Amino acid sequence: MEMRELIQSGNALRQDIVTMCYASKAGHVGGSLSSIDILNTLYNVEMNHRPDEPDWPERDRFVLSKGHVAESLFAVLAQQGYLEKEELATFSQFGSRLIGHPNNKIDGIEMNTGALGHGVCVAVGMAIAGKMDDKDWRVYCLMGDGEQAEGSVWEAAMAAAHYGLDNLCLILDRNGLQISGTTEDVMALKDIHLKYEAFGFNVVEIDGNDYDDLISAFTIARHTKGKPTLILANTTKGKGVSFMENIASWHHGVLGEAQYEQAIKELEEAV
Ligand SMILES: Cc1ncc(C[n+]2csc(CCOP(=O)(O)OP(=O)(O)O)c2C)c(N)n1
Ligand SMILES: [Mg+2]
Repeated sequence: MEMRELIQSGNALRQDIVTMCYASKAGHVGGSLSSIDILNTLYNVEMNHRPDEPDWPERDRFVLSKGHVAESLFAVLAQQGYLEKEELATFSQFGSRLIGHPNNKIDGIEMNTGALGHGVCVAVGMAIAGKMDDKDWRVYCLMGDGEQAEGSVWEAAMAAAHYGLDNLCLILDRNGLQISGTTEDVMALKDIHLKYEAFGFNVVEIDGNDYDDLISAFTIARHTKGKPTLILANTTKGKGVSFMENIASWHHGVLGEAQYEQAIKELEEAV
């Protein structure tokens, strides 16, 4: 995909996310907007996958360990053709398949997530299975920085390095905020890259809202042998909507009508 198309795709996904959150009065808009460039790059550039054959055995696997941003995954899966775009309007409505966290009854979703610290453990297990079966497919897993407070993340990291899982690429959405404030106030991560390096990871630090950075980081990860990679993706929570950027309360803030109109206007003017 050309860079111009990738930028337009990311912008369209941002509009879908904002619309889903506005219509449902639910969702986690801030962390969806920080992560969406990562998902856009994975699904449009990096991963081998077939929307018309969701269970293709050779597909790369993606696990959204920060499962609360389900709407960003639903939006990108609809864009790719795993589900009808019209279904996005049912997000978080009674009876919808598009519940507030990833639902593996939907094509393209590998596992249900939402309990922080859980997805990454299963992603490590998937990567071990790929190694045992001598497969070429890769596993990608997106985590939050607040999620790093879960002890199971570090058990997973230790196992990933122990088993030399170079088929595993973890991405850390380092937006600096979690549910109620900054990560440094709630549970400080400090120099998180040093922790992952000490655990045996290849760490690549990038601007996680920059497509050139994302594409080259995934390429480095693919070419790294003998150890897993952590992409430390510095992002902005609420990225693309001026009044949401870097504001903790937009973690799961609900948009009013005027705010919705302003958000869409800003996004429309950005491309
Ligand atoms: C085990 C567990 N504890 C608590 C929560 C509630 N919770 C949902 S989102 C969130 C904050 C996550 O922050 P972060 O990982 O930084 O997400 P992001 O900023 O990317 O949205 C919390 C504590 C949860 N989903 N799972
Ligand atoms: Mg965060």
